[in-house]
Amino acid sequence: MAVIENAKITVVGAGAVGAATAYASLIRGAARHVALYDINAAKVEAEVLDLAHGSLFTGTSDITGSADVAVTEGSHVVIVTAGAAQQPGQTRLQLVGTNARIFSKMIPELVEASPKAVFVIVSNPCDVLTVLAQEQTGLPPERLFASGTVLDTSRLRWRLAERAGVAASSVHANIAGEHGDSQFPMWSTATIGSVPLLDWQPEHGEKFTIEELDTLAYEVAHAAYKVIEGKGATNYAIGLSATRIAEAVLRDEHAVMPVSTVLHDYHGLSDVALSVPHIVGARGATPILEAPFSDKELELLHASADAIKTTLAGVRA
Ligand code: 6V0
Repeated sequence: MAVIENAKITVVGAGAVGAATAYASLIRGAARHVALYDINAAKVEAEVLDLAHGSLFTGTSDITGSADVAVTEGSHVVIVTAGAAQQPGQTRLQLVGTNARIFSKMIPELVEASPKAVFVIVSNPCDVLTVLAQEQTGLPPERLFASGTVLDTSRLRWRLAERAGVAASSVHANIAGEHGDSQFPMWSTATIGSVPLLDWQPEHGEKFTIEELDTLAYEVAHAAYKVIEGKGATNYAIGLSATRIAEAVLRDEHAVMPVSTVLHDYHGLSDVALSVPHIVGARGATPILEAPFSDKELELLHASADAIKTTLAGVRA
């Protein structure tokens, strides 16, 4: 299935998220080569050693890493996790100033080192940083995009699957919009197998109600706060999510995922990055124009766009 031989994934940032992403890439065998880059030399060397010490158990993938950007050269996929992380109680949008400054120097260096790569932005606020990085680099929107609500969608599917008594992979439901507080579930198209969500009869318990689904969506949108409160960061599930996106690119899968590209004339939205269903493959990510949204969902999509545009205007001021 692998289309690119000797594929190389670079993970930028060797913090909680970057280390978990490198680990997920190694144990899933996502690419032949995995590189880790961080300006903190001691940290990146320690993480690389720790990961390399497990080489006996990780198949054919190898790990390198450095504080020199040269280690990223020739990557096929670059996953960017560098920058400041949310502190307990802080929203993702509040991180923007610090991370925009880091990005303005770092992203051009990464593009120069891997001019043909697909770039996946994980650092928060990922939608805002994607707009800024795409503008700065001039890369086609399909080649530089955010992991967006891929993680939130995984959280949602896990909760629905537990309640419905099915595998998470049999739940077809997406979170769209901002990877942040204004995100929303696309309930109008949600199914379990081919059964509309509200018609699903679990083996044990009652059918879903609208009120229950609303509570569940609220909990998904706020799930990160709880994890950060307890352990200081979220890292394993985002590590898996980012790795899964990289796999879809490297294997040219044409997988449908709610990543976030800078949209152009998408349901009346332009110049803003938001998660909507995309096709992800070797060329990167392309939004699915036909993906249906109910009137209410379109309203929420535009509200998410407004939240991101307000933050963008603040950074540019
Ligand atoms: P962390 O543990 O503080 O690690 C960040 C790392 O970035 C540190 O090791 C820094 O040394 C490094 N770094 C800073 N500047 C640079 C630079 N210029 N070049 C290279 N490396 C640099 O943070 P953590 O790993 O917990 O989080 C990283 C980012 O991911 C944060 O912005 C989080 O908010 C974001 N997340 C995004 C998620 C998503 O779904 N999009 C999910 C979880 C976290």
